[in-house]
Amino acid sequence: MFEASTKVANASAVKPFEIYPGREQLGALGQLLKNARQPIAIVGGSGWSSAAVQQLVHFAERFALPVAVGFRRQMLFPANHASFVGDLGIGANPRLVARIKTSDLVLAIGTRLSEAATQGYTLFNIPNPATTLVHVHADPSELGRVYRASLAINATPTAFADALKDLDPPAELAWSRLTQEARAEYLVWSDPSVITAPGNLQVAKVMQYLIDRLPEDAVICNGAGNYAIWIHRFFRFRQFGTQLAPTSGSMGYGVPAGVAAKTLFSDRAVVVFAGDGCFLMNGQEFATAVQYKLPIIVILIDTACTEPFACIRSAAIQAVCMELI
Ligand SMILES: Cc1ncc(C[n+]2csc(CCOP(=O)(O)OP(=O)(O)O)c2C)c(N)n1
Repeated sequence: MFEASTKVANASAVKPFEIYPGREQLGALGQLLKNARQPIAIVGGSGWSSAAVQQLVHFAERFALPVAVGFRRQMLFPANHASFVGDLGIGANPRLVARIKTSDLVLAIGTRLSEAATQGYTLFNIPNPATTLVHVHADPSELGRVYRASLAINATPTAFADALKDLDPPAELAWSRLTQEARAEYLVWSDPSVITAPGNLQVAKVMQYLIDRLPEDAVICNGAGNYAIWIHRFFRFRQFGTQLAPTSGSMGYGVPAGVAAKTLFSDRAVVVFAGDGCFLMNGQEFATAVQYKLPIIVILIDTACTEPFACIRSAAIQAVCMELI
């Protein structure tokens, strides 16, 4: 069977389909928002698009809604927007976590609300959250699986984001001051000058350096490891399609992700972060980058190293990049 050949017609491509929320469900969501005092949205999962993120941004603006993102889903809301209040998962802002715990309405869009996005299942009571939970997901089997949502909506993120335009905000947005507070807390948390790490190299400041110089559409890739927390906390993802990172938490993801990104988007800057452990797992893909002349930039962070500047040991890699560029 392995060696036998046959002739078959090409199968037609699978077209993504949309699942729109029902009118009644949208009406119920509108009512819940009307009665809310301290709502917050959490966005995550896959199946988003640039247009859907724009629609979500527009919705958040009209409702002055604070928006948090799930683990490594930071490209789902622009970090420089007044509604963005931070990310969940490893190294989340404790103040954001506390805010979600005391919110009276959580609008979870596209996220499964699995272990990482719920801080190890500590955000909400199981199975009945104390807060009013609206859970929107494309897979009906995710709805009610762990949490009994007050309102469960089976919809794809793109269709749901589109449908949000039909909701009108209440005349008074009782929570807008809280949104500003949550935003201020995010800005303090993500300010590289608020912490000093051991050693001379401040990786938080490296993030600031990159934010200041990289174009907004630069693709940032990483694998799993403590070094990734610097990206989560200090990098500002500003556009959809700029983050390639393993939501499953698997190591070694960054370099091959970077090679793939640069293959598809040769005109965009691609920066890969890897720990020394991560890089060893799939560093051989660097040979692919060289073979196909894909000038990715790899920043290798060895967290065990305390020598000044020796933490980034990518001199050889940088030399190859320079040659390619
Ligand atoms: C494929 C895989 N194997 C093992 C792990 C468990 N794990 C998570 S982080 C980590 C160490 C990562 O080391 P490094 O890349 O050097 O980053 P650091 O934590 O030192 O910053 C390990 C072994 C994993 N997440 N994925």
